[in-house]
Amino acid sequence: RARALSGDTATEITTGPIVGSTKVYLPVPPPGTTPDGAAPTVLAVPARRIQLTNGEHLDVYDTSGPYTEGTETEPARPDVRAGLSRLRASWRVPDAAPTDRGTARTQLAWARAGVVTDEMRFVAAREGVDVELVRSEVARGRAVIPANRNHPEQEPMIIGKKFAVKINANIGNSAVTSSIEEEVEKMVWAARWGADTLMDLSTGKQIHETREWILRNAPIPVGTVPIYQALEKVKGDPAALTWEVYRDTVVEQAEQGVDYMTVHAGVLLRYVPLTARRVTGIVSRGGSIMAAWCLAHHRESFLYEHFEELCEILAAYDVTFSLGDGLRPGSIADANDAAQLAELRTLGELTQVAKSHGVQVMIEGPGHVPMHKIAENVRLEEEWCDEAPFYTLGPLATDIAPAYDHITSAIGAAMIAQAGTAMLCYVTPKEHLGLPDRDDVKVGVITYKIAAHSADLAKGHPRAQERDDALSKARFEFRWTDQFNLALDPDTARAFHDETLPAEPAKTAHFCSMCGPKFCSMRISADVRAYAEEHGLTSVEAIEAGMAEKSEEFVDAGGRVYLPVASS
Ligand code: IRN
Ligand code: FE2
Repeated sequence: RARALSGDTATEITTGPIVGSTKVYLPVPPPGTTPDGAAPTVLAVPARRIQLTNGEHLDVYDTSGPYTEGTETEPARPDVRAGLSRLRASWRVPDAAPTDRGTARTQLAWARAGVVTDEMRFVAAREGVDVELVRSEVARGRAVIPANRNHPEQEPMIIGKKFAVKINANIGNSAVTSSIEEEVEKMVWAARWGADTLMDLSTGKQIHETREWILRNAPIPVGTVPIYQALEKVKGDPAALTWEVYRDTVVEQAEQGVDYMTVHAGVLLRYVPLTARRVTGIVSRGGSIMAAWCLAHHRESFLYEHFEELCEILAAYDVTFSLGDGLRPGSIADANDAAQLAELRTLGELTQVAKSHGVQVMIEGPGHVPMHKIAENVRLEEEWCDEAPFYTLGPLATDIAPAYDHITSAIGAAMIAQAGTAMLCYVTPKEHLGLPDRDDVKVGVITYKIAAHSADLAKGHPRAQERDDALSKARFEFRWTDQFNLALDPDTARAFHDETLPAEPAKTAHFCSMCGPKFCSMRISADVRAYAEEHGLTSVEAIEAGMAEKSEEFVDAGGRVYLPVASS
């Protein structure tokens, strides 16, 4: 495989550590034995070490790849032309394991055969869980490790309800704007702020080349929607699509190393009329392309009819299916309607087929759903799709706030994640309005980290609260720098603080400009504690004693509420 990428790299790639942090690699304990008795692969998982001013540190899950190595003055300088080093190239590839249809070399087939792969060891250490939990969740199809064998550059991760909730960032040029270099930078940028996976939704020119650049430089799994490129190949006319064009596109992308693919195979001919009376019809790009094809030929979807062949291709590379929600609701009015649920049932049927071939599966979900209809989506998905990991787009909890749809959707995303969704597809402030730029990507990622982490807390994920506790302590102790550095977005937190109190002493001051020194509840409460310690009291007693003292002071001062203005 040729490694040198052609093209211009005019755009600067963002490198160097996030402020206050250093990149570390933590050793993974080797297993006692390996299947063939050979020496186990030496593994180390990436983490971000946040250094605190009190001498402590906190290691957090890190998706940013080698780009955040180095120091602020001497940042890492990866050569994007050469691509990242091929981390997984030396990992062991176990023998093919049995499936219902033969054998396969996939994480699912291995997990079912009881084989623990290096990828499983890696993700278990990364999540801080037992490797047996990873293997058993993958085996029952409740978790996936999207890792195409042709994408050795990626650091494996796991998507499943028993693990930390993950977030996906979408990037992609359209015919209208953006260049290859910008797309690579967007990928690096999204990973820097915490995107667990990335989908390249490029359409328009140079699709193959753009994807090659992204894949060779991506430390995170990359997904695509192959029907987009297939449509380019037939010059944008859905009726001209054929199974052959589509199949060749899937092979082309699987060869490149795409880790998971959105396939809208649940959009059946007979479901299309169910969308006729919807407020917003079919809003999925892939869904509308397939619906147009079905209607034009008055035939069943070629994705559905050739699904078994598709499984064979994906199994050969261990590409994970992301069964697309081509009939997802695009408005509050259409949520949980007949079209959406009919498709979901079909996705359940296809899940069984894929798994019988040893292919890993996740299920895509809505869209736009009001809060009271969210839990039902998870319940039905788990029931009908055999608990395959649910991967949802938001959902937006209301339609009335274009320009703020990262927020309308994060409300739904937090709820659906708490209910059991394994991965959230981010939404940026530009949703419904335009192509997101770099700033939008960051806002989208941070917003979704908030939703995902809130759900982790609510679900009692073992490591989630560590960071909240560390940040709360820093806040209470007025360690401002630590509070900034523990934040999801240290730069913005610091900038907001410095807007009003830029001076260095303010970084240790026992107040900020919101309440000022006299009204800071944290300071007053710290004073109460100090008083208690000094006088050997509990906090309640201290408050009472302090009150009595204050009351005496008040009486001594004359007992007047309004004191005469002191004259000079
Ligand atoms: C996620 C859940 N439901 C949809 N998605 C994402 O939307 C999917 O992963 C892909 O990134 C994009 C596909 O959009 P269309 O083609 O369904 O509109
Ligand atoms: Fe929408």
